[in-house]
Amino acid sequence: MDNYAKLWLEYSPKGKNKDCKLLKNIVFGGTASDRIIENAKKELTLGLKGMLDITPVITVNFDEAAGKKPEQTALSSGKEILDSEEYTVFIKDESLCISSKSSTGILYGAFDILRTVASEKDVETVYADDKTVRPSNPLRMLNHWDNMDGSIERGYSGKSFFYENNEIVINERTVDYARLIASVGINAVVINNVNVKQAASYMITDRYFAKLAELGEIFAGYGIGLYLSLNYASTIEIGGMDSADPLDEGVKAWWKEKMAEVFKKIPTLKGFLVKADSEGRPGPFTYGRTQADGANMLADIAKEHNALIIWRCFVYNCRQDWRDKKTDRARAGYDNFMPMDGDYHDNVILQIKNGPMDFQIREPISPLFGGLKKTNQMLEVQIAQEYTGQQIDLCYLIPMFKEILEFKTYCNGGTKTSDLSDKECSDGTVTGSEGWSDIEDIGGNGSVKPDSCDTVADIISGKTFNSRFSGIAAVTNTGNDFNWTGDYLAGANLFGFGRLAFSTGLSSGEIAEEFIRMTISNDRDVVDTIKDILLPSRAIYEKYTCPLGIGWMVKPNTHYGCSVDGYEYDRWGTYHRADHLGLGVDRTDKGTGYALQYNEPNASVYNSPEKCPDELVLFFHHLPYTHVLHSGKTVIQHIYDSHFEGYAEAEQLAAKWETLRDKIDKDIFDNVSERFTRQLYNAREWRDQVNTYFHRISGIEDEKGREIY
Ligand code: GCV
Repeated sequence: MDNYAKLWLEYSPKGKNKDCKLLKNIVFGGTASDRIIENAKKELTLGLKGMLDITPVITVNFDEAAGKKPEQTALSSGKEILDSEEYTVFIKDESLCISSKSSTGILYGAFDILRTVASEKDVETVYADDKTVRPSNPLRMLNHWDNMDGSIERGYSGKSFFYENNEIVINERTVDYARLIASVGINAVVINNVNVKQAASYMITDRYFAKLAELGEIFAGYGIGLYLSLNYASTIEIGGMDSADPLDEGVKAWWKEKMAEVFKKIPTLKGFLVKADSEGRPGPFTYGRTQADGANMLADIAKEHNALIIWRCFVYNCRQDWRDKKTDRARAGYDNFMPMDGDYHDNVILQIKNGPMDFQIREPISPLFGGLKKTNQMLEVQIAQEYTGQQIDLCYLIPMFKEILEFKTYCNGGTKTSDLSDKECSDGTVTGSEGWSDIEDIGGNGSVKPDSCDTVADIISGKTFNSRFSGIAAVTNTGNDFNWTGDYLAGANLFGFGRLAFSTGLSSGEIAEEFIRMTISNDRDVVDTIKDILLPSRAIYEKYTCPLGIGWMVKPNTHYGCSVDGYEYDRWGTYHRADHLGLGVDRTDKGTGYALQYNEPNASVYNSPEKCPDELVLFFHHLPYTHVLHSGKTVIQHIYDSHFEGYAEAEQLAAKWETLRDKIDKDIFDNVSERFTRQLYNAREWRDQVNTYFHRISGIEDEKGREIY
């Protein structure tokens, strides 16, 4: 037995397509042959042999080129990446053909075919009409928070498979990891924690160059760009200087020399991710400089090497006095980054967490999306389930990511349609803007199309503002556990993130079904049962944890398990402000003013307790327990009901899983069963602690008279 699971690349025997002649002759057309093409051939050969006992003849036919173009370069714009990674699978003369302008596109086409076969769909039907797929987002990235000692910050599935004892480990698993993530369309990976400390600071030195170069080559063979997290204060920590001031000529000179060395030694390196001025990490603020000063200094030098600087917007005061009700952590991202919109150089991308706080089960969307109009942007989500069950409690996150991507920012409010060029937006309308300068014309006389091409999906795909670079990143949930993600079903988040990043139009159900079919079983009952388990799991987790968008209430440090006041008197800016009359944070114009950071009409909706959606009402408002929600329930009754329901529904998930006992692989069954046992314990604690806390503090009885302690 292998010492780790192959997940959706298991390629076990399948019943359908056994006699499909098309799979015996496969033609790659449209690009030069290289190692990616070789890997695509290898993958198809392995997969079709394993699943159907077919050994395909694979021909590389340059004459089939639909528009032969060279591979993209490191600094190809987002649009160039999308053009090159698009692929078509079609049938011609008894052969199945894949065409693309890049070999990466061919590889994606190969994985498309393998997905079709693994899910037991009929190949002839699926490709009867040409199937063309264009990725939704240029950069589709995973961020590892792996440390060089082998630990993983917020890791819930074992240790790092990249590092051991401060050394980089490269083995067969490294290659299989590249295959797994390329198969779902990931094209960029940051391999070290954003908190760059100790040995990791030396990644940009001789000590690690050889291994990093080797790793970069493996990734490149699967169309994946290698990125490193950078210690902003490297000049001090490894350069022996006394400053990291971005405007200091000595600092610039050091970086110039350092980057020349790094890019020479690691030729596949595509850029750096930087966490600066955040949670104790150094940054330009120390020198009275802006975030733009810091990012641009590095970017100007990186540009000489065709590389990107991805700069995180997770900058806030983590030393807040809990008594201080004026300071609002939710405001910090916007306050720190909006004033410099337009100042960031064109190879800088700002990476923005989906919410203004920190990956809670429910948050509003960061107002930087729709605020920033002249800056390259990426969305950061977290599939490591730090606050969403830690890969013990089930939480299929794709429905949440879809909500985030579909959020309307109204950033085009006032853009003249006369300025719009032809672009297909997420809502199906055709719109767009020729360039950033058009946006400055807002308020003109042209006919106004206020709600088009303005979702988060539109922005990060690059369409809304014609951004040069953009995309989506997930803090990954992988480790060296046998099944990579601790809970087998958490694999649906890894698989699903990649699929959603590549094809944002897919539904949560379609993605879940693909995952189940490819990883667990094609049996209709099994597929339906697991879909019924995955799809409501996020809503269930939300019900038994933090009510109505307030967030936190977790045990400090570990972030798993209920502790209603765990962060209430701490320095992190994460408060629920409950007293005997009510709870919630006043973020309206009468409170911290955060609600006003949104474009209209979102600002007015969030600013009003009557209009604000129930699920976010305590994020924006401090309300009495007797306040009546849109649902018709009072806040306190909602708390009681959702917690009783959440636990009961978690029990139902576990019961449904139990029906699969003899229908699926025993290891998978046992692994998930064990997780459900732990989830039920956790959910019961949450239910009873939250209900008891608010019953005691409010003195209001549950109208259904259930047991509260
Ligand atoms: C990598 C949260 C997490 C930290 C993490 C940080 C970040 O605060 O708890 O572990 O640090 O986010 O995103 O940088």
